[in-house]
Amino acid sequence: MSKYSQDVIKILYTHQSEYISGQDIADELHISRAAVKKVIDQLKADGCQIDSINHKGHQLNQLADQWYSGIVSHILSDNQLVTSINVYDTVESTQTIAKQALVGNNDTMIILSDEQTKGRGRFNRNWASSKGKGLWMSLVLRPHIPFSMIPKFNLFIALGIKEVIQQFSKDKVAIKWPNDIYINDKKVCGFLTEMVANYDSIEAIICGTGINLNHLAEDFSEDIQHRATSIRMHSDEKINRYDFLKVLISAIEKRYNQFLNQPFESIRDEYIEASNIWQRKLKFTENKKQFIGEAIDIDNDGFLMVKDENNQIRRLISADIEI
Ligand code: BTX
Repeated sequence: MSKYSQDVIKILYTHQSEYISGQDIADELHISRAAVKKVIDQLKADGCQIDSINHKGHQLNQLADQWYSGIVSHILSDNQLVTSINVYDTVESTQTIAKQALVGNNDTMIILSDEQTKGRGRFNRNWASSKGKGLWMSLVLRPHIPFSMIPKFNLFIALGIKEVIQQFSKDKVAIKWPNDIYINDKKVCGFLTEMVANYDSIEAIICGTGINLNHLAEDFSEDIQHRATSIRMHSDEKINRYDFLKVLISAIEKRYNQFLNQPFESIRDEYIEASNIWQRKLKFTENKKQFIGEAIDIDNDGFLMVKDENNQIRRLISADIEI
């Protein structure tokens, strides 16, 4: 990719409602018209739909299914959540990149990639992250909080992610405690929170989020097809990844501030209402032990209260639930 690609695509993006001439782009970037033309040809070859008319200029109609750092930085320019934005074509896992990138500095960051070749879920399970279909992202945050607050982070963030997916989905979106978002009993998103700490304080929280944006059923491998879905499959149109990202970061920022300043109790009713685990028999796995039970409540500390088959009440802070 040319050194000017990100600048050219950003200019086309910010002038989407009109044509802009090659000369104007060249003047803005202090490069030649020929260089602009070369970049535009490359962007078209990537899959961007750009209308080019002689004596009129260029107009961007649709972006390729990829992250352009020039546009990501532009749309997130007023965010207060992170200071640094890093965009990749392909990585093994954005979590791994985040862990490496946070060493020796105090930055907060977004790591985004078009593809992950070794995306991972909880307990080192695989997270399918095919190219151009989803939002594969890790956030590095630096809260000054006691260790005891960490489990509550997921609960606040879940509400933020859920409400954004709901804005783009025609069907009901729900949280499956503690780490997933579902549409109609299929997983559309999984997230996990990891912590980097020294002996007495938290250095960073790394929140990894995988959201299936534009998959069609056949884009999922056979082993997950029956339990995975995408927002596209519950929408009349393709999801614009940039519109989605902008709203998502703003929702996470809001929920993160809530997390820092308010107890779980303040969102408990909303969380219970947003969850899909009530009034059904569920299979729980906790520390490799399985049991059947029914979720009956979430307490003020964010623990899930479960009645097992022996009518015993168990209090869980994390577990795997099969719906
Ligand atoms: P999880 O362990 O709850 O979910 C993993 C399980 O979900 C898998 O075992 C599989 O059954 C199913 N699964 C795998 N891929 C998908 C998918 N694309 N859609 C629906 N179901 C799937 C949840 O883990 C946490 C996932 C976090 C992923 C993000 S992506 C960015 C960041 N980088 C990274 O490597 N992981 C995180």
